[in-house]
Amino acid sequence: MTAATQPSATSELQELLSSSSTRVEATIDAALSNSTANTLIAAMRYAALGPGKRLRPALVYAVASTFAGPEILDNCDSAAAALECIHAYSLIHDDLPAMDNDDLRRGRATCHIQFDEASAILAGDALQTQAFELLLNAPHSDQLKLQLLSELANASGVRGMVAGQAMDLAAVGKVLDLAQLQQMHQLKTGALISAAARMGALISDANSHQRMAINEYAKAIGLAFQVQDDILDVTTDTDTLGKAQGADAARKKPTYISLLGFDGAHSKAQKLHDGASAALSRLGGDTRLLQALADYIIRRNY
Ligand code: GRG
Repeated sequence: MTAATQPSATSELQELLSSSSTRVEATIDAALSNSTANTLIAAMRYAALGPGKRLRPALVYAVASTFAGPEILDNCDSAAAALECIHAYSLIHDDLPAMDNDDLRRGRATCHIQFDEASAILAGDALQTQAFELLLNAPHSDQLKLQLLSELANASGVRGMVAGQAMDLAAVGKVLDLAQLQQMHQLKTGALISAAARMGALISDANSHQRMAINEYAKAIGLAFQVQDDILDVTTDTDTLGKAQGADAARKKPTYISLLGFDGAHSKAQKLHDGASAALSRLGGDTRLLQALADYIIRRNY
């Protein structure tokens, strides 16, 4: 039994997910309430404050508190909210007719259905710049701000998530090999998840040994998250998922299931999870929360 399967780790994880949501929603709410209420703000709030898991913020808080204790949490709010704004923007744009053309996300109408296409595009654009504004206004030294801005920009743009999304769109109807599929997901989903962990490590002033182990941990859970996403797309119903079941297959997208089969995808997720645990064991100290997060990523059902 890993430490995380013990009841105390499970309740710590639940507490982390819940307090991350509360903190990040309060930060985004404050950032988006200071302007004249209009359709743009309403669409941004709809997407960024909708019912998501807040996994990326949770990772920032978990990594930082692992290294610096609970008193560091206040220092993480801007980075956590910035990551959630980038994530929300990516989901809005991913759902647009020109991309995946989805009308259901998080159990509700997607942003362009709830509002209109132009408002959704602009809400995504503005959430992206809002993320950088949050970091610019964060209560950190200029040096730390630059490091955090650089992490976020690298992970989000042409060397990260957007590059992965372009590969994803180009891959529709094609056969990718495992290395190509992995590269696409490392960019599309993994880069932002890794950035969350790396930003938590920067805020808590982790040393280079700790940062290396966290990078390895984050890379493994980022990919495990995507493998589990592919599994859930096949195994979980639309109501539980909050988005259309079977969407990947319907769009002829290559997935870990299409490449490795169901059992192969499961064992891939397990291997990645074990790699994350191995990285944590090199860290020493109390890593139960990070372990619990890795467990959650491959056990989640939505
Ligand atoms: C449009 C530039 C651009 C990028 C889009 C992240 C992404 C790239 C697309 C999302 C498509 C998708 C469903 C990818 C699978 C993994 C993933 C990111 C799932 C959604 O993340 P969760 O499960 O979402 O953390 P919640 O709703 O919980 O916040």
